[in-house]
Amino acid sequence: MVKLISIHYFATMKKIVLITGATAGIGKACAEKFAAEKFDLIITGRRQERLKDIKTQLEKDYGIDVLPLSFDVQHKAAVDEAISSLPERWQKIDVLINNAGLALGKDSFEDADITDWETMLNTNVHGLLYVSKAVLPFMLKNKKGHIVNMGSVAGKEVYEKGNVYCASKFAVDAITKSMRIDLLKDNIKVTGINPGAVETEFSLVRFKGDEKTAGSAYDGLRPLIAKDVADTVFYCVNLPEHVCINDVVITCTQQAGTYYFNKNK
Ligand code: NDP
Ligand code: 8X3
Repeated sequence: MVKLISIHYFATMKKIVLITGATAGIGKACAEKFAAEKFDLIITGRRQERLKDIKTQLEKDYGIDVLPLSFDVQHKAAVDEAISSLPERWQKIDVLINNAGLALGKDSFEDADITDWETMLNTNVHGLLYVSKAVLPFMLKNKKGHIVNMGSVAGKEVYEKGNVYCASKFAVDAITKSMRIDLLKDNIKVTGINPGAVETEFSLVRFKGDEKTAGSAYDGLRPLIAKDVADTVFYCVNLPEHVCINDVVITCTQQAGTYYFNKNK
């Protein structure tokens, strides 16, 4: 009887995806997409209230389970504590989406703020490393997993005043490539997703609440929306076991690379 119950439990267990930066933009859209596809979710971010609201909404709409974990990815101890105290039922993480990240400022090298640089590197690079290192033991134990790292076109080509944001995303690109090689023996897929302009809270954060400058980033464009990127992530994750998409660059139709745009006049 016990055996039958446990067989039933494992047969009905949903896959688990852990998404960092799920309180807004691309991460939130990933949470919605994976919830609609019946994954259980671990959602993370600093804004607790938002995590709570997203949990309530997605559990109600899709009948899945959502575990919110609030921490700042820049703080290794906080990351370790949150991930290492996951209840056993949540440790079988199938997919990790390393999405939390930000740009701060868009200033020429000599004018840029060093604190902004530090925050970008600590979040986009160190944060991604801390979360990956904390989650990996679970994937190694399961002998499979899929890590999706959110890069950017800014990690493929630098642009004027992009300096350290670009550097942080070049680092993400390098980490993605090297993870894929090092984790090959462990049956863990690693995919890099590199979007161009996506209309989210990204620009508002970058320009520190200046709505006019943030909005003007999309003037004359129909940019990507977060759902476009989430659908792409889901496509990459939902392929057969033997298929691994290594790298995706996705822009809106009016953008090519980091500095060519066909804007409406
Ligand atoms: P948003 O600002 O809309 O969302 C960013 C998310 O990251 C939020 O959930 C935020 O949560 C989380 N986050 C930021 N800093 C931290 C931190 N220190 N600790 C934990 N969570 C954090 O931006 P996007 O959705 O656009 O950005 C998501 C990713 O996509 C980023 O890595 C970004 O670089 C990348 N990207 C974005 C593009 C765009 O044009 N929008 C294009 C290419 C790549 P909270 O504030 O609650 O902590
Ligand atoms: C965000 C895209 O071009 O603003 O990564 O750097 S861009």
